[in-house]
Amino acid sequence: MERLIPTLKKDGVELDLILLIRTILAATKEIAFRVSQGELSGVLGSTLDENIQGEVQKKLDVLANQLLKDMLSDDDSVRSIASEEEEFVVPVHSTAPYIVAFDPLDGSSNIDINGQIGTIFTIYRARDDVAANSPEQFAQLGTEQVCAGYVLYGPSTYLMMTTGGPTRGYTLDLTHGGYLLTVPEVTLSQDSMEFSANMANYRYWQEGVQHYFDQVLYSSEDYKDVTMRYNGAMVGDINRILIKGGVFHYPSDARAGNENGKIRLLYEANPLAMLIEKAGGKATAHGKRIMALPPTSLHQRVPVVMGSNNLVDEFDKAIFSNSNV
Ligand code: AFP
Repeated sequence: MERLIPTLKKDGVELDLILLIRTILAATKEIAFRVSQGELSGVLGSTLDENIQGEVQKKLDVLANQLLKDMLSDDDSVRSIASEEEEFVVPVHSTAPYIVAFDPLDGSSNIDINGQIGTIFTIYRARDDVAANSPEQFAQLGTEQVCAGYVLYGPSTYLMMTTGGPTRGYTLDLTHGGYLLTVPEVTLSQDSMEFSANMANYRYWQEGVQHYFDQVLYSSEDYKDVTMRYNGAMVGDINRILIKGGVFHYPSDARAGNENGKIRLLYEANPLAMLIEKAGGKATAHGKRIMALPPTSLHQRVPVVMGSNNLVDEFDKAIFSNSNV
């Protein structure tokens, strides 16, 4: 099996970008180790602080954020950092070529139950027309991402990544400590009838979305093979969808703060959308391509539907032919 760096070289990825990816992955290996130690690592449970989203931070969230921040700050190719756990952009090296955004620990409600969690990351070229500490650095379309990926800390540690070519899957080989290419080209199945959504939010959804799910759940003819899986960590759901097909939904809803959904555009929706698209799928927000949405703020949220083309199209068609959304 091929190692990561030779694969990236063959893909024609620039050396400084390869080295930056290596830095991010070095941090993920450290996080993977702490995760695998579970309660023995002393990092389970909550801190008393809240992050910018108003969510209580888990100790592992804070640790993963600090590890990534420290290692990226030591990398000369990083101009700016944005993180789910940082209110503002962190300026690093003022003339460096790249900016990096990440969700250090996605799915933090799974931390204490030994469930799937992950790190999502994205890399863009730095902008020379704005300062390193400006949120404008990150106000770039998702189509400008030069690398997007996640590391899933599951039974094995699994890296899904694209540098603009195919989405590729790598497994962390604990015997030598490197990521090995295990799925050279991920291709999204278009045959699955599996969806992923927090159905407990049904009562808060707009009428059009409720109506669509009524069809999915009760129209026995059209959806006789439908099934549902929901992880509580989008990174786990998207990993399953990339491997088996299906669709992930997190619509906007009536709860305060969720008017535009829950998922963050910069460090969740855009990188996962790029992985899905490069595997042959689709990712939309209110019927529009996620990667073409102009960002309005650093921690912006977007409603999300992503996965197999037929299921995304079907949802968008059902919703946008309905005037209640
Ligand atoms: P956390 O990382 O704050 O736990 O949020 C995870 C997440 O953004 C995404 O990964 C999940 O799919 C989604 O939230 C789960 O949200 P609900 O608990 O509202 O279903």
